[in-house]
Amino acid sequence: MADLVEKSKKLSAFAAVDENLKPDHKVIGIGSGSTVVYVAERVGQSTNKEKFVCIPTGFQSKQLIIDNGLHLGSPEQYPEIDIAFDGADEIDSNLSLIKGGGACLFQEKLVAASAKQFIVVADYRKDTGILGKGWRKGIPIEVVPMAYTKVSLELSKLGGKPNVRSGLPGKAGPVVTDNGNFIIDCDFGEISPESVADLNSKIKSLVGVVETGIFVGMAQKSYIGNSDGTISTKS
Ligand code: ABF
Repeated sequence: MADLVEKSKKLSAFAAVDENLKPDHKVIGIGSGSTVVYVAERVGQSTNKEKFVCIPTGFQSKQLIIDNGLHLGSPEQYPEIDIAFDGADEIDSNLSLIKGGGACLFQEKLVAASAKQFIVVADYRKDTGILGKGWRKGIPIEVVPMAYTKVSLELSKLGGKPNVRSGLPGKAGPVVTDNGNFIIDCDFGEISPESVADLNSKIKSLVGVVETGIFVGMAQKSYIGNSDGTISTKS
């Protein structure tokens, strides 16, 4: 099982890079998570790698860029990105996503929003069809620390079950993001593809919310590695 999942991650990442990375691309967004490890590996194998500048979505992806011998840039230097690749926690039938399992959703959204083309890579477990069906319950929401009780209250009024994400097992205190904020995972149950955008706007408008882990209308294409060794794409 674990081996199958790993193979499907590699399959999706290699196919996504091979089919979409073009010689005229210069600025490339490299996302976070375990599937993107293979994206960075494949980009690092490109004969054009010297020409690329790679923009990370967080600390882990910065390390991936460096470890694969790629040039590192920053979102401040490159507000326009030719193509970005990233993973997801869940993908629905409209290519809306839940992201943020690794707590770097803000920078992931910044990079995705800066990219002319945003490609999602994932193993078959992520292709849930409807958001909220995955094993990881809840939408990750980045909040300013002093606002976390107020935001939690408002999320409950919207029908969610908010839970402030805690740190390492056995360690007290919440997870703190790269931007010094907290993450609230808020379970809204299953979210129909038609209502995703509306829910996202409602959460985003709460005072204290920095960004949500709902990515709607951002991804152009997804590459899912299937357990039988095939790939499914959606655009
Ligand atoms: C990032 O990594 C996150 O937004 C998402 O939570 C996670 C996906 O990781 P993996 O590829 O390990 O499943 O993209």
